[in-house]
Amino acid sequence: MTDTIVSPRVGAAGCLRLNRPKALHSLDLAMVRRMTQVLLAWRDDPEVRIVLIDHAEGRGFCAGGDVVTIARALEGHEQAARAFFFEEYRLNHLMYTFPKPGVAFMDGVTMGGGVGIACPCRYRVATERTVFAMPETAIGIFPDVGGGRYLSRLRGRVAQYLALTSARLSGADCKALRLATHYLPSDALDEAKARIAADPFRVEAILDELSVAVPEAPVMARLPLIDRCFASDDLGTILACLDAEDDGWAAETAAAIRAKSPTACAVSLRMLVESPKQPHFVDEMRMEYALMVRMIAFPDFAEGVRALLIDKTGDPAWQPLADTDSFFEPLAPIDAWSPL
Ligand code: QUE
Repeated sequence: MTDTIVSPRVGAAGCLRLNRPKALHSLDLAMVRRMTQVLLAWRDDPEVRIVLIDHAEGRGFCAGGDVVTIARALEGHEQAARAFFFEEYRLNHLMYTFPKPGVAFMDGVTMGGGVGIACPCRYRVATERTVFAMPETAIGIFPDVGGGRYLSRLRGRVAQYLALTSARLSGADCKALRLATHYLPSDALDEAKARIAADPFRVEAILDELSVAVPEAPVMARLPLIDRCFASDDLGTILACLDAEDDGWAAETAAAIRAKSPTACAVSLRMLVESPKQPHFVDEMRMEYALMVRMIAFPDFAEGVRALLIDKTGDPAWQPLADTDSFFEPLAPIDAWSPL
């Protein structure tokens, strides 16, 4: 079997290359473990000055976590399903606190778990092929892997819009919102990687030199409406505001939200209130893990994965909106998340 993580050393760069093309490089537990192991070795290797993260040939970058396997594990022991998130969040935290700079090449679909490994990087490169989204509410969970931190730092009410709708952003949108630090043409990435590996100290200059003019970012024209209609932290108020707009895009946006798990939407809105209060990333990840343990035990997760990713009927039968206060209680110490 071929390796799902390839980790060549190229000059002074350690390259983490996702290689599970049949699943759009979505992360399974073996990949999370291998990435963690490689990064720990590189952390203490003076020859490695910088970490490059990309995907092997074909479409990329990373479609998320391997939620189908997680949902199947739930049918047996819930502990096995928890273990994936526990270790994935440790990897996210290791990357966030890594003492060497990282460069993520988001050259394709960058969703969910892919966002969790791209956003901790100091340099985040978007291209004309980038499709960025946090689509978790579509399967009954919430924008995790540090999403509470990355989203809640965005301008205005973009976080609430992205979390509730699963909206897809283009590479230009990512650059305009500063989710990406650079915008390069896809066919300049090989040159960028080679030059960075040869001269890691000049990473910023190299990315600047290879950057091109950013095309129009469609999301920017929507910001006034997003800020107005997503101003509330209450799901019903947001939907009522979108319904009151005489605007086709607002109607489509309201319909997109109504297709999502209402409980997952309410949890996401509350998380975006709590995340900015977390002093450190470790606190964010502890909160997100406690939330995820509750969310995978709630029926909407198994139902969402069934309807969207297993049976692909696209017709999840969601539970009525649940009271989500108890989801935000910390876990007992023995169950709680902790960093490496
Ligand atoms: C929400 C998600 C995921 C998703 C779709 C959602 C997710 C994920 C995938 C995915 C996509 C293509 C694949 C694959 C997985 O889709 O996390 O193996 O080939 O990994 O609406 O969270």
